[in-house]
Amino acid sequence: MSKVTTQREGNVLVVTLDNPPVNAFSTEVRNAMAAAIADAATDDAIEAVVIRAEGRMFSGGADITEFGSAPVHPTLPELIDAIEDLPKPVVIALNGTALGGGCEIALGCNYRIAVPGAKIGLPEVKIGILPGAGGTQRLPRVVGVEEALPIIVTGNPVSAQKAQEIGLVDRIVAPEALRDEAIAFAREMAGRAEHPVSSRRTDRIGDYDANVFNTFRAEHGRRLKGLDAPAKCIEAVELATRLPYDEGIAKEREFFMELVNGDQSRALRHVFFAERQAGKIDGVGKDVLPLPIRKVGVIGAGTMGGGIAMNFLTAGYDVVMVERQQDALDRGTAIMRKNYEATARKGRMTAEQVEAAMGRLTPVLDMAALADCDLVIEAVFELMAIKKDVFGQLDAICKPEAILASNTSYLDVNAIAACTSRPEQVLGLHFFSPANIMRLLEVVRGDATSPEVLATAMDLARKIGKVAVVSGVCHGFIGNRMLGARQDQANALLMEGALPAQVDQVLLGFGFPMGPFQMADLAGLDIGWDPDTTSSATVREVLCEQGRRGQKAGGGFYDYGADRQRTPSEAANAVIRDFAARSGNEKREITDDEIRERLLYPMVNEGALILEEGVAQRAGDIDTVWVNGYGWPPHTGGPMFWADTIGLDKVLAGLERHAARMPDVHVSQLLRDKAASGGRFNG
Ligand code: T1G
Repeated sequence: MSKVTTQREGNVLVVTLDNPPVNAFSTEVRNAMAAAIADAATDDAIEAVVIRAEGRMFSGGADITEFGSAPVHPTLPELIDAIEDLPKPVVIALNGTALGGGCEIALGCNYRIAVPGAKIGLPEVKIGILPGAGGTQRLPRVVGVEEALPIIVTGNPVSAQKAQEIGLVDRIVAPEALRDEAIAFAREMAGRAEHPVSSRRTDRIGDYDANVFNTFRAEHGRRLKGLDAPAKCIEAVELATRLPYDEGIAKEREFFMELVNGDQSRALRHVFFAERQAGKIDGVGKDVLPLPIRKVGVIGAGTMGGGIAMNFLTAGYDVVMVERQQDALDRGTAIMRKNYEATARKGRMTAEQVEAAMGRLTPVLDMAALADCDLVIEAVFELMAIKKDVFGQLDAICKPEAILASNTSYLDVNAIAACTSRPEQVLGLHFFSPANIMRLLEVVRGDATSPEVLATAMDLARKIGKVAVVSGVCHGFIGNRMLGARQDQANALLMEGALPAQVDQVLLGFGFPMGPFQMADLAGLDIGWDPDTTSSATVREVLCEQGRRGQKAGGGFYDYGADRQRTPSEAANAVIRDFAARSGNEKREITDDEIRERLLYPMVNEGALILEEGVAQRAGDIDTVWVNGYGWPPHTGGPMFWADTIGLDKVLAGLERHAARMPDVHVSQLLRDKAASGGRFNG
């Protein structure tokens, strides 16, 4: 079936794009559309053109899968120039989302109409490039520099209403009337002698604040630090205000080619596709239909339970939330409402949506209320005995077809499932705190978990806006198991002469939002610590015994001011030096390079072991876990893609160089084999 069709409506040629799933401008689409435009140019019976699309959106832009290979003519810039050079009015009808090239082709048309729900934008910066089909030169000419900069540099789309306000869209039209209205608009414009042309609209560029670029750089500097694409986006828009259009376009093309062939864009495109690939389970095809889920039960109204419940309430599910004590239930419910109200204050929810979400919540003290839930998720204390007791009760209370899930971060889901008569309906749903914010969800498949239950979990993840990754059962699954490998080395480095600030700074410099000891202070050093049985056996225990239980206590590995800003702590460093002195290690200066290798290479090795054991389906899944759950900087692609980029032989050499200091790190055979063959984890 052709991906571009044409239809004559009197003196108007209607060109329709139909290239599921996102109407990407593939080579085939560009060829067919260019042919239609060429026909329109030579056929005198055609006095105007409408460009439209079928499906749920207008277009997700250029076909990203074609990047990395040589450009094929007509390129998208060439197609858009042909549209713009057509001596007849062209109206584009945006039936929904129009991103990247989808927005740029609209900029090449004379007139733009959109449905109310359309989101229009240039997200190229999010995959490490810039709008490479005229966006950086046309958009500022149409909407002005101040409006164009955030659209291009943040990559966030604007609503159809905002687009109309800033002149990016001429009219907003109801979906059912869009096609006819576009044809009528085109026919109306056919009689005019002059039509607006974005590339030659230089009037708007003139009236802008010359400081806007430096002001923008200053406001966004921290967020854009170390990223190639945003800097080039700003520079390209700045050149649009200084250079004639053709010279500006040449610079845009130069920047585009430089970025698209760079490591950062390759990494960000890997993350984009890996996140989507992670949603697929090998051996569980689309023929395995998800089970119907209408009512969800959550056990525990604490930080995790409340956050988990919010995901489902926001997505429109009824939720029964169980706690043992009324005061804990009330506290949890109040915190959920407070979180929703904070979201509403930021304009991301209306007051009505908050009331509707809270109205779907049934807080109870009795687990019997879970009897008719389709899915129950427990978020109780991380002790196997408690989990087993809860699942034994759930098995007796819940209806036979109910799915029972544990939010455990580490524990053996098979052992939990064995406490029920329905192990095929038991799995892990490991949310990350804060559960209503963090995108990652580890779906832990037990040995007995059925394909239907797995398919249901992946479908639910999509519906509540999570990025789901399937993990097999092992201690810590994918993310926490690799985190453990990193933390072991971080702790060992303290015994060899390093201090928390130096270790943390190495990861901050790599692009993580925080280092291991900052994370520990934030989470609280007293997780799992028992004041009644403590024995001063570890640095963490001694710090807890001194009341240094983390940021919440004003001090842990660091001291914290009233503003929660951290400063190195002499008290904590003294405890560390004392333990280091008693550890038998000679104190030595440790380089930042060694710290980075000792923290990250064992993580990569653990990821290779996870692949070897079949705990993760693919290396991209591991990258997806770490980018979405632990702050691995996406512009390096995740631990496995980063290792591929620097070279697995280099990773192996580093592990062997530090082997004497890492006796518990057993090098993966998969890593050895790939290093020897010049292979990559990500194909
Ligand atoms: N190219 C190729 N495949 C794409 C694609 C694209 N632009 N966008 C999505 N897909 C695939 C995706 O991998 C998945 O495949 C399926 O479509 C559904 O996607 C010159 C250079 C449009 C908001 O960065 O943001 O234009 O897993 O699950 O949730 O200046 O996709 O089914 O095999 O995400 O409804 C710029 C990227 C391109 C937008 C739809 N555009 N896409 O979200 O579906 S560069 C982007 C998205 C460009 C020009 C430049 C989203 C979406 P599979 P999905 P969705």
